Amino acid sequence: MADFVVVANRLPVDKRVEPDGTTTWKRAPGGLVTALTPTLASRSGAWVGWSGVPDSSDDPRIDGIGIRSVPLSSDEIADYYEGFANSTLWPLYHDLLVEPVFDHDWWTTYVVVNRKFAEAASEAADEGATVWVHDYQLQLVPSMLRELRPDLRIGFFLHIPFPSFELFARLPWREELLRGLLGADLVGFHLPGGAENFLTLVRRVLNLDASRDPVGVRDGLGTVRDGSRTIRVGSFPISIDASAVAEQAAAMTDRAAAIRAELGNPSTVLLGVDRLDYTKGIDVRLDALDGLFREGRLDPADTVLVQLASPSREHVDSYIAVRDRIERSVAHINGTHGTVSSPPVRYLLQPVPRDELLAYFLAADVMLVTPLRDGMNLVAKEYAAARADLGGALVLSEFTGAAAEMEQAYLVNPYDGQNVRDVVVRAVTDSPEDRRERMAVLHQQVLDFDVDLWSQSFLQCLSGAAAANEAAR
Ligand code: GDG
Repeated sequence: MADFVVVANRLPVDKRVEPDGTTTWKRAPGGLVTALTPTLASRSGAWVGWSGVPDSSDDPRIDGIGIRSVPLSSDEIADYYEGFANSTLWPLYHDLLVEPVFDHDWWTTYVVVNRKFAEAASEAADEGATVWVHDYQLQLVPSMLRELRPDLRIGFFLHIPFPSFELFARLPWREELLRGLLGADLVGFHLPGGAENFLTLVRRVLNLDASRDPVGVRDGLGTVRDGSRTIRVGSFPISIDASAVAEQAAAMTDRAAAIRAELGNPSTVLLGVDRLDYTKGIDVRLDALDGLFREGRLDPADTVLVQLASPSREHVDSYIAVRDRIERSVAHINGTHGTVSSPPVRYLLQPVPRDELLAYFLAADVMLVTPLRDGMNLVAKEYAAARADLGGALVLSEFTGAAAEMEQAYLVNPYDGQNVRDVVVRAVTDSPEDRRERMAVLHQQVLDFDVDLWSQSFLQCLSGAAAANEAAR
């Protein structure tokens, strides 16, 4: 039994079934794993999640973390994960960048699967344990778990934006989803705006008493009264292990120089690193590049954009469509502005090893982070952490959570193509002193506000919120 349980859609390990039928488990290098490993290791920790493979139920033990996998069938993956989570909630919460699908069968499966996660968490948790539930796939788990185990301290954190009343209220299941979250003692969002949207929704949809004061960052929590319980609502901007990133990147300078040489030593190396997702605005930066070549403001013979895209949600229609759009655009730019020996866009649709990624960060003169909407965006923070040399420049969309903190970045409005083109040119041509000054602020900022602050501040608020509810019982 564990006294600290993390519940997330995915386990922190990847299961692989080899062609000969044998199974291997590899630690998945996600941000959440890095963030929570110290806490999981210092207490008796467990992680509840899905292995990423249909119908798998074995529980490997990795680095002292107890793993409890939640088996999902292929049909459940299609309806709960690809359907309700990624074709209903994801587009709705990201401001309708594609049309969300409302399907009552998907909802039924979402409820069934959330119950499986809640039951697995209930079995893993010791008396009075702390359970931290993550993200939009599992919004019903807090209340299901509270019903099974009233003794637990339950926190919930949403990693993506939380929308306004006008968007959220379209959901046929808006009451159930809000009620699901209210099973937690603390509900956390990246930004105060998400927390305030939640408070408004709870007031208007459920007619509960919710605070109206502005929510602060890691402080100034909002409250919802639900019977004898008080649910706290707060803003906790996630971050990265910045000093580790800086240290690992420092070891990659030779590789970074080699990358520039492989690219033909152009004057300007631009870089994009994303999961291939329509929220990330990969097409925004490709359009900007095309425009800048056409206008003659950047020279295609002396500029390279490296776009590293990792495949994501490949069975979902909207992801197949955005991949097509991006690949057409890459081909168009290379076909129009390139030569056979030096295409200006180098596009990779494969995950890249961590070290190699850090070498690309060091090799890039300008990092392009141009999402149309993004809860936080860790790539922006990783780039700033990697640039301990204070080189490089960060172009950052105003529609990322990261923009709220990283004001010294070259901020852009991704919906305004002219603005994106102008700002990219500024980031390329500003004096080295100006660029250095900006990067110095950004680099220090990610070192000061790292992922440890995120998890510790959340868990501290959770412990206060739960203690108050226990005292009221
Ligand atoms: C969600 C929210 C929020 C990417 N390609 C490779 C690779 N990556 C790594 C990056 C970064 C992570 O994946 C992506 O994190 P993001 O934050 O940018 O984006 P999402 O996946 O959409 O995450 C987001 C986040 O949750 C946390 O709350 O910030 O807003 O959407 O760490 O470096 N890593 C490696 N190879 C790749 O090719 N090794």
